[in-house]
Amino acid sequence: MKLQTVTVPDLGGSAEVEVIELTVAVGQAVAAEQPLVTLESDKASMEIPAPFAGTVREFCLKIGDRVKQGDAILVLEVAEDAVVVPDAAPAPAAAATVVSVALATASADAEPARAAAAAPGAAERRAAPPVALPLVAGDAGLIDVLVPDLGGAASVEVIEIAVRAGDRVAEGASLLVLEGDKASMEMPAPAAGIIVSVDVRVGAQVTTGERIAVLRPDEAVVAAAPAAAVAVVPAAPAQPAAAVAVAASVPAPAPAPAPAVDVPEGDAGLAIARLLEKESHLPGSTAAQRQRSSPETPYAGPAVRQLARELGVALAQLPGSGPKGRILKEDVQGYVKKRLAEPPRASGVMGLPQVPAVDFAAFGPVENLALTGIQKVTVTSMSRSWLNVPHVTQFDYADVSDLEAFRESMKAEMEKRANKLTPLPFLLMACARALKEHPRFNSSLAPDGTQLVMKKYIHIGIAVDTPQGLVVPVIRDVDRKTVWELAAEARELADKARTRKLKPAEMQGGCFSISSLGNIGGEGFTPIVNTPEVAILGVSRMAVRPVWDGKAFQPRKTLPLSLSYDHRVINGADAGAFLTWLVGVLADLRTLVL
Ligand code: CAO
Repeated sequence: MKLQTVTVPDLGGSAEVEVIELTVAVGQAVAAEQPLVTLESDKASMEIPAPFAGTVREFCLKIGDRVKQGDAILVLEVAEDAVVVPDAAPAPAAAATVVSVALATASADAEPARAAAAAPGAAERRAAPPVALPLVAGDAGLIDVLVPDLGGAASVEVIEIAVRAGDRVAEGASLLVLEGDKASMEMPAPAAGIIVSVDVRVGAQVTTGERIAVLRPDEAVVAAAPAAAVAVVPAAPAQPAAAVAVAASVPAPAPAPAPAVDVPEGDAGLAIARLLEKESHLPGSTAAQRQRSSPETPYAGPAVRQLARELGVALAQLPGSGPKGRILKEDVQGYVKKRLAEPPRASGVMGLPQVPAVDFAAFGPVENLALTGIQKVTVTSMSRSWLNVPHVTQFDYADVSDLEAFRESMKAEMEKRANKLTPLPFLLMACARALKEHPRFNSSLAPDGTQLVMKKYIHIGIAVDTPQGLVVPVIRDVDRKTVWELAAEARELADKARTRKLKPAEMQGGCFSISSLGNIGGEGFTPIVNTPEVAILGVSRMAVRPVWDGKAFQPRKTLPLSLSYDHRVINGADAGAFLTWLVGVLADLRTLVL
């Protein structure tokens, strides 16, 4: 193995560019052509691809650094027999890509011939500087905005259009964004004025010299130009990076490409030169301002734009958290995560009809109460469960007279232990046993719906009502704990929940839940399954009810139970068997020791 340093390629005249993104990490294996870093000049961002495959051993720069041609980017470890370009410069293909972008972004003062845009026939004109811009003067004084020299690329794609016919634009305002293989570039307005037409659409492939828009400038920049075609030298030190080719045209017929000639000494040449010179002083044309993300022109690199396209994210709606408001991959990923966490918002005939917004204040005084964080989570989790899980609820009564008699007999022991035995710990114990006997209730449906994940542990959540909202702490390994331990742990977790001391881990990993409203009242309710669990037991208020013993009605303490289950996983027969088993155990706790 040997080490090779990858350096910044020819920037086509740009003195320095900024490092805005490291797209690989130390230790990472990279393929040839894989983007390593993203550099950015005034107008374009460019990815520097790996000239050859290898493993990143060290970075020689960091985000925010300004680099120039020849500066070290990183050190790649490559195979001994790997064919690398001397000095580890990017391989010709990669370098060409980078340089082509750089050419388009070069500042005119660095090398006017490169910075100038080219109309059809510009290749020849570039060969003999000063570079000529086609200029055809006419009464209308319109400006054709042409695709600049693409530095060898056959075509680039129009990925965003920021203006429409009739829009007023400031000089330097972004008209559209072009994207090649490795870079995206904005096309700025060459002058302030009104857009007469936009001649391309998003998705179109455009080539050097192609007209993309026609602009009516506010000031007649070629008013005194001769009717014959002339060419001028772009003398502006800050010619727009996308190197817009400017042509004032007569409206009809369409202007023919102008032959390249030297700069005339006339007004037109001076006017254009002034126009271009002015560019660098306009408030809207500073690099920072051009780079700032706006709804019309989101500011992001090619990789981010591609990611956004793949995920169907409209970049215009994202705030950028990068330098100068640049939209980063993390911004796109964060946005997608956030949207996924939101409750479903389907609408229309086949989807969920949305609840109409009602102006309640129109009917009387109202007050808006902000939901707590827990309440907001509940909104999401309840909707998620209710909408995803086909719920069925099975009801029964457990005769808990003997259990209650036993509890009564334990009063002294409770005091001695300073531990209260409510019906809940017995329910926990009985449910743990029921889950063992009916393992399907201790499962979760795999996300793809093709498998059941059978759990070999028994952790049960208990719904706890708190001032902040409903939380479900989880008691772990319920099947291995005594009724005293379960009673103590349930109380401890409920206390923690009410005093907001629960840790996230104490609310995770549940297999089944119990929601007890027994201390509150009611004879039955239909709890919502705490998905991805597949069942939940609702416990209502115990009361003395008449129970027929075969000969007569007996006054028995009965406990109403409701078992809600996920009907995708559990059949009605399974649920009937589970609840009947549970009711039987609660009626005679001795069966628990069998
Ligand atoms: N029937 C009659 N009385 C009951 C009962 C029942 N099913 N369950 C409990 N009780 C009694 C207890 O025995 C206790 O009586 P004593 O004080 O006389 O001994 C009293 O009610 C209070 O019990 P508790 O609430 O202190 O303890 P618990 O173990 O029954 O419940 C907990 C603990 C955390 C579940 C409960 O405090 C709680 O928060 N309940 C609300 C849960 C909830 O909001 N569920 C709805 C979720 S939405 O689906």
